This record gives sequence, structure tokens and C-alpha cells, in this order.
Amino acid sequence: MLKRISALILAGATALTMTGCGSSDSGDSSVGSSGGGAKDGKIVMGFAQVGAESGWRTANTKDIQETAKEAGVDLKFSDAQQKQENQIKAIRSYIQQKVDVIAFSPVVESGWDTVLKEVQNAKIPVILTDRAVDSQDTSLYKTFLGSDFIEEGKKAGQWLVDQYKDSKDDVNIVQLEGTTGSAPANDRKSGFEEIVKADPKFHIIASQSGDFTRAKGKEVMEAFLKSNPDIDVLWAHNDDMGLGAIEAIEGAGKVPGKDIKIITADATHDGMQALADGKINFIVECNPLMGKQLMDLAKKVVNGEQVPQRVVTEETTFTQEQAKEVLPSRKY
Ligand code: GYE
Repeated sequence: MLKRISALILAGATALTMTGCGSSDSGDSSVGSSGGGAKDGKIVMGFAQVGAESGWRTANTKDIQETAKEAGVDLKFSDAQQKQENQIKAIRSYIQQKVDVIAFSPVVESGWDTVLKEVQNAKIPVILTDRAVDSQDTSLYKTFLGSDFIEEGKKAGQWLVDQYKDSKDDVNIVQLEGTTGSAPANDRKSGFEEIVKADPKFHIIASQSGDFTRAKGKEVMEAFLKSNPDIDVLWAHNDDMGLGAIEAIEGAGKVPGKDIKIITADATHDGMQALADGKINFIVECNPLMGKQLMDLAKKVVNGEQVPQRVVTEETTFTQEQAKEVLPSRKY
């Protein structure tokens, strides 16, 4: 637990400039910060983002940048381009810069213990946002703010079970998984499979990663369509892959939303538009707007206040009718 005193020590420490460690600090949005702690009462946060792979991520980044400004937090932002090594470099650069708090959204779940121990030794509190790590030692971070991805997978599976409740026919499902090894890919898959595997009429006939991108979603769906003539349902772990898959389905002369039912996760604007247009059938919401909660938690941990180990974001689901209703007021 970080004590107020350590924040003060950090505040007084001489600012270290970053040495040439190949940091991915390309998107640094800090203004006039010299690092070196909470000068003028301003908290310095180093944020190591996953990348810019999806509409969800773009909304999440924008929200974090805006809420940091509103909260008077001096944000150092880096984009890891979906590579763990880049995130580790960014975190090490934040240690060197002696920021007050490090927040990051781990691209994959495993392989964080070494760098998180380095952060702990530097007495900098860590907040996980959006994605989890599988470290056994939970003292390596103060809190984890983000969605319950298992629950999201279950909601997707439950919708499908409800849709086919009166049918005895086999249902062939293909799954576009998110980034291999990431928490949302692991958990959305297991949550979904737990529900549909309870009924033997559901068959997951193909499942592969589309890396959460539109381009990869299209490419993998094209391959699925070539090797499987009888696909009834697509479960895509995010809207972007679902939108790429829609292009592949249309390219194969089939009608998305009718010939192949589509379920996705996120509920970004583009996804919701496709849902309202009838090309997607159901979306499980995943809320990227967690910046305000993050800034509040950051202030607390820097002040040495207790925070809950886990903060789950609130989310809903959308049918085609609901998408039409909420689209005009959708924030992302
Ligand atoms: O669903 C996907 C993004 O980690 C919840 O990452 C996030 C996921 C989101 O690329 O669109």
C-alpha cells in the first residue's frame, strides 16, 4: 500500500529523463510535464494503452485523455500497437520518469510479474484497466477496473439459447476470437462456450483469432466460409471483427443477420448501426468510458487511500429494436 509519504518523496525526487530504451511513447499527450511526481498537487499518470485496434479502443483512449484533463491529471500516454514488449518498455519508461501512478490495459494476461515487481520496488501504484493479468500475486496492483468478460460471453450464449429454444435442429456456430491470450478473448470464449455447450444441438465448428481488427475478422471469416458451407451463427468477440465478417459474408453472396445470425460484443457506434440495419442480431455491451472512474481511483491510490481490489463496469445488451432507439444518443 502506497503511503502518502512515498508520494511526497516521489514529488521531491529529481526528474529523470528517459534514456534511449526504445519507448513507444509516440502518442505522449502530456503537456508541460517534467515527470517527477505530483508537482503543484498534479498527479502524473503513465498510461500504457494496448493500441488502436478497434472502435472500442479509440473511444477508450479519447475518454481517458479527456477525463485526465478534466481531473487535472498530467497524462503520459503510450500506444503499444498490440505488442506486450512495447507495453513493458512504456512501463519501464514511466518508472524512470517517476510518475505517481501507472495505469495500463494489459494486451495479454500472462508475463507481467517481472515488470510489475520493478514497479512495486519503485513504490509506484499500479491500476489495471479494462484487461486483467493472471499474476498470482495480487499485491502487484492496487485495483482492476473493467468489465466482466465471462459474463459478456454468457450473455451472448444465452441470447442464442433463447433464440433456438423451440428448435431441435443442429446449430453450427463459428467464433471469431479476440487477441490470443488476452483476457477478453479467453473469458468471452469460456463464458459463451459454458452456456451453449449445455445443449448438444449447438456445435462450434470453427474458432480462430481475428485479433480484434476488422481486416483480420474479414480474412478469417472468408476462410471459415470456404471450409464450412453450413454456418448458422457467428459469435465475434468484438464489433470490428463482426463488421469485417459482414463484408466476407456479403462477398460470399449470403445475407448477414439472416442467412448467418451474428452476435458481437462492444456496442460501438458502427456496431450499433449494423445492428439497427439488421446485419447484426445482438450486441453485448462493453463500456469503454471508464476514464472518470480511473482518475478517481488514481487520486485515491496516490493518496494512500484504500480502494476495492476489483471495480466492475456496468453494462447491458442490445437487440435490433433497442439499437434503433439508442443510436441517436450513443456516445461512442
Ligand atoms: O472488446 C475490443 C478491444 O479489451 C474490452 O479490446 C477490450 C476489447 C474490446 O480491442 O474491441
